[in-house]
Amino acid sequence: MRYTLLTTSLFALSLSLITGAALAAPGHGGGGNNLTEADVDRTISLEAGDMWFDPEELELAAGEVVRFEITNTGNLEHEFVIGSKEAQEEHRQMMLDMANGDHDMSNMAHGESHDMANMSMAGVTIAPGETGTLLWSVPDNANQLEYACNIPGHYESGMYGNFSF
Ligand SMILES: [Cu+2]
Repeated sequence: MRYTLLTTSLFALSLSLITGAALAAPGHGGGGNNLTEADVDRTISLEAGDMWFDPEELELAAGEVVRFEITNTGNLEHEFVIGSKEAQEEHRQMMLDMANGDHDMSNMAHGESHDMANMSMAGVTIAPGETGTLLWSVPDNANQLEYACNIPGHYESGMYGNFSF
């Protein structure tokens, strides 16, 4: 139980690092972090279960602004994070390190938030039974990105999906 609570709070921290980095990015023409509901071209609904996304593939158009509505119908907390395979892997490793207590937090907060900004990830954490929303401006390389849940063990169990044009 203690372990679960610790993991959860560390996870929340890691996602706040991503969000913090994203917010820290320059405002002009940057990444779509200033999107509002008025910009939304369409809404895509997804279901997050224990350990899968439905659908596992989404067809998008470059340049459109999508509102993802992700409903967590599982019994565990999940995240919906968009990024390159490499960025996801790095995020995953970071979360694992934090769960294992291998990292000096103060150093990491500095070093890694920089990396995060370069990786331009976007994400939301969703508690069981909740629906999370994420606004995202689809970049030209979206077909090289994936959406994933990087909570330790989830991605490995198949909790990710791909974008196509
Ligand atoms: Cu998950």
